[in-house]
Amino acid sequence: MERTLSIIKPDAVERNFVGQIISRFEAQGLRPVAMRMMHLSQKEAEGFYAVHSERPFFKDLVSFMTRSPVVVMVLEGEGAVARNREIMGATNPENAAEGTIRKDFAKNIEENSVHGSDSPENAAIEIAYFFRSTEIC
Ligand code: RTP
Ligand code: MG
Repeated sequence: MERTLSIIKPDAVERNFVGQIISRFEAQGLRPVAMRMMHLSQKEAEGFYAVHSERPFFKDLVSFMTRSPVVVMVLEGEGAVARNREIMGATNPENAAEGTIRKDFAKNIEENSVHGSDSPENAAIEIAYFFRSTEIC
């Protein structure tokens, strides 16, 4: 069993898609084992996306991620990191496959509804960023 960090981003929470998005994970073999709704501070968002701090979209990304609440979750399942990325679809919804979350819910390349860890190593770092081990069931 593997674990990954998932975030339902502000654009999806604002449009009331939390339940539909979690259902997609459940239906496709991933189980939430930790979950919290929170409104990220600027510091929290900057720290989470620190790897992108030199990218031209960083400031916009932090502003987007802090504008309203998100849902942070740990998802567990076989090959959870890769499985989650498949269920999410490509970063840009224009390139996302049919039936993926981003194809069906994302507004554009930035407001793309979900985050998912991109490797098991980063998943461990990102899970620890939001959850104590005692909060993971
Ligand atoms: P994520 O980290 O959120 O799961 O998304 P990702 O791996 O598919 O994409 P990544 O390259 O890591 O980018 C992180 C997030 O930054 C925003 N972004 N905006 N305006 C732009 O050109 C642009 N490019 C990326 C998106 O919210 C993307 O998910
Ligand atoms: Mg990424």
